[in-house]
Amino acid sequence: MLSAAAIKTKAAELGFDLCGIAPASDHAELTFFREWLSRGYAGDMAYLNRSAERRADVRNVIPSARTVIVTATVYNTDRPYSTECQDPSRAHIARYAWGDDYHDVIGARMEQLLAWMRSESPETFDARAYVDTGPVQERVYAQYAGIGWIGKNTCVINPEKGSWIFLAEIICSLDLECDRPAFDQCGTCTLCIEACPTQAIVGPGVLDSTRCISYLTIEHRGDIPDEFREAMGTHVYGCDICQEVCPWNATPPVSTDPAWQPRAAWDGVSVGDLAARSDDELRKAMKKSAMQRTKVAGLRRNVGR
Ligand code: B12
Ligand code: SF4
Repeated sequence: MLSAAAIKTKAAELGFDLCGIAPASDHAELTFFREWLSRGYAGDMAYLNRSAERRADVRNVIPSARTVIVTATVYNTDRPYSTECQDPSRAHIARYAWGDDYHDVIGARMEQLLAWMRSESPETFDARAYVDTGPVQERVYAQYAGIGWIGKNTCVINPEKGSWIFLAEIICSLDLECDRPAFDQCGTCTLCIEACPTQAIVGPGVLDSTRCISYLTIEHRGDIPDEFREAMGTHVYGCDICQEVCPWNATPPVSTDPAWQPRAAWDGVSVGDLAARSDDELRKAMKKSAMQRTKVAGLRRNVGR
């Protein structure tokens, strides 16, 4: 039988920083998703509404599912936080988007892990690997896999690695030994709630996307509502503020993986520099990065010039 320990050893070999296993059961937190949708907090991310049924339980995706193997990959690199920057002309791009597209990089590594599992397992099994785009509440399974707790800023935080981590998972029908869930270590801290420039964290662990700079600059189509323009400042693609102020990210580990290193085109760039670039230059710099999501037109809208 394929053991949980062997899978974790292989995950580490493939470059994953953390790996844990959660049971595929009806975790209480999963029910919050529908309430969140009904409050309108998803804005116009219609795909979330469309997949609500499947997101309610991974067994709606794979009926035979018994476990969810969750991995985490540190993407932080050695650059200062936007909250430390004194230069008002500096353009801020969220650090998850500085390097190569994590969907491609991590997706390929997860497929390698799954292929290895299939080659090692004496029994056949049903399984699917996802990173970000699957109909799965990744944070809930990460918490139950012991990867980290869901912070008041809604991000999964690992006590050693912090929250600059990508999550990915393999839903499978194997009956593997599960980890203990991570426990909440936010305590009485409320730094992220106070620091959010648009007051998007409307309660502990509850984010109203329609106010979130990440949503406004990446997912929202059409003009940025006037009421948020000033608070957005020079955050031209995503936002990291609620993680930058978090004490658990005060001395974060740094990844040396070439995939996540900042591309020269974005490193220390000013809003003026970005605005002055041609469409072709921007398109080249965005190629095979997560920034392709907004295309050049979206980035230009955010730059506001
Ligand atoms: C939609 C989405 C967004 C939306 C909404 C974010 C949000 N907080 O809900 C927007 C566009 C704003 C966004 C922004 C970002 N995102 Co995003 N996003 C997603 C996505 C695709 C779905 C998340 C979702 O369903 N949200 C709805 C809420 C309700 O669900 P949830 O976040 O899973 O929360 C669960 C629990 O927190 C719990 N819960 C929450 N509140 C409460 C309250 C109570 C009372 C209870 C009981 C339970 C409970 O229930 C929820 C599930 O039902 C996931 C990938 C995935 N498939 O899961 C990535 C994901 C969450 N995003 C990620 C990242 C990296 C980001 C950004 C950092 C990018 C950036 N720098 O701009 C920001 C962070 C902003 C933030 N504070 O969340 C990572 C987070 C990794 C981590 N360490 O947690 C994920 C996991 C992608 C990945 N595979 O790595 N994102
Ligand atoms: S800033 Fe404080 S409240 Fe917010 S996620 Fe970090 S520890 Fe939790």
